[in-house]
Amino acid sequence: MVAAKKGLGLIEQVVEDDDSAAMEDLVGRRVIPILVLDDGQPMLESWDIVDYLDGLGKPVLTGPERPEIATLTDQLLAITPSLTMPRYPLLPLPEFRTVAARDHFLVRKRAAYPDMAQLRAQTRSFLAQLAPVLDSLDGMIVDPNAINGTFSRDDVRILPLLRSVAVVEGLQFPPRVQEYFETMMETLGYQPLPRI
Ligand SMILES: N[C@@H](CCC(=O)N[C@@H](CS)C(=O)NCC(=O)O)C(=O)O
Repeated sequence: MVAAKKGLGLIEQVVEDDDSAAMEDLVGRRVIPILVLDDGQPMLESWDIVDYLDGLGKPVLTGPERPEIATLTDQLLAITPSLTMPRYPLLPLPEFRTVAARDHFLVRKRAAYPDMAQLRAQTRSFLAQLAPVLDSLDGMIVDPNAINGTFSRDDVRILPLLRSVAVVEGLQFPPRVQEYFETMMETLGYQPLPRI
């Protein structure tokens, strides 16, 4: 989001799920995201990467942060993986380009998500649990261009969660959340993911 906001033009390299070597060769283990600097040095940790990119030129993460947004992030994260994880392998995502890559994901997630179909079958119940959290978020949005009025780390916390959970067919965001989601996606030039 910071790179998009600044027009930094990062080169995005998708790692197919079964291509562990792509990560291990760079940092010695399976982990993403990895930012590879122009001199070839890899950088790990999302927030370190965010801060590094924000430090290039004029910062864009200039808005305040609110503790209630971090709390709400945790509340979302207690529910959304049950909706999103069993849908990702059904989506035309580049990291699952081959059947081998998709099956690698399914096998890797088997312990935590032994029955993805069962989770998908409970969609209505998870959406009902999610509704009051999204309603709380609706009341916290100060501006459709930035959750706290000026772009901040709280936008980096919230927008990716909205973008991922938006894959759920039948999910309707409350009005201000929907306006925020559409405005941010448009500003950042992000395409919505398909809904299933
Ligand atoms: N603290 C790290 C966590 C990185 C992390 O957990 N990444 C996950 C994907 S979101 C991962 O690499 N999982 C291992 C895998 O995909 O095999 C960060 O914020 O960058």
